[in-house]
Amino acid sequence: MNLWFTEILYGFFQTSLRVRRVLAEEKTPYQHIAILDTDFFGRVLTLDNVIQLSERDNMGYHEMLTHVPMLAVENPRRVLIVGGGDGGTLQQVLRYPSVEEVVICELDRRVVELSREHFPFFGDPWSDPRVRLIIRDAFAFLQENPGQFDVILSDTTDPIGMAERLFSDEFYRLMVNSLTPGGAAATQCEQMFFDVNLIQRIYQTARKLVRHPAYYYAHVPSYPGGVIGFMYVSNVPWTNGLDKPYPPGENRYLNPQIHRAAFALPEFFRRALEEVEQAS
Ligand code: SPM
Repeated sequence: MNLWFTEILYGFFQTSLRVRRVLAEEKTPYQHIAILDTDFFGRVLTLDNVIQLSERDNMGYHEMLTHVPMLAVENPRRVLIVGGGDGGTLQQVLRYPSVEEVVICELDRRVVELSREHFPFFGDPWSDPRVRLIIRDAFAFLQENPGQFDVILSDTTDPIGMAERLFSDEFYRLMVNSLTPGGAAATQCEQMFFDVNLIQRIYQTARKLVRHPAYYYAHVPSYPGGVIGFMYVSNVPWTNGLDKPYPPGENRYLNPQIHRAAFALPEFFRRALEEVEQAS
């Protein structure tokens, strides 16, 4: 069989993975979901034909999205994950003994069900009694839950269609409003080479909301250009998390050197964020 999955998220760039087998495919009221078994990258989740995770390289994304804010906050107890229905971020959050409750606010129940069935490498985090799954729109949930969460992780798709709102100024305002005073959030914040204007706009928004916003990134070869970035949003500096002990369990991407280096930005991009700082 010579079957390839091709993602064309940007009109000028495409990614192709060789597929061994289609494990699941369905159209839900929200999106097209596929789970593929691929060469080298192993099991892969795509939503609307965009790669969300692969068995081989998801650790860069999930560990960095999770641990940078979790380590910056003192003893995080209540955590909210926006999206994250595949369970990869949840698995990382549950490593913290201080966590008493993790709320996952995911719109599409089928993402949870299919991921649970096909991604045993996430270790079935759904069976942990600390987890509360809420199937609903995150906007409405945030509006009703101000000041509730020590850490919020926005583990979303790209800003297309229904997910576009999760990259809006209003979403960031609601998210910050739902944090406890010493809390921190991190969001999926796109690709520094391809999405610089969007990231500049989000950085500008974050600067108005908190004292210590910062952009950082991780290597994820199955994503376009091989990198993905995150916006750290907090009144507590990310450096608070440096030199803290990691939670029980094994990191496969994060170590103390990577933690610091993830915030060292290539010069063209550092200048792009500096422009934002100088303009406001
Ligand atoms: N839990 C995994 C969900 C991953 N969500 C982010 C996927 C981003 C994929 N596209 C990256 C392209 C950057 N514009």
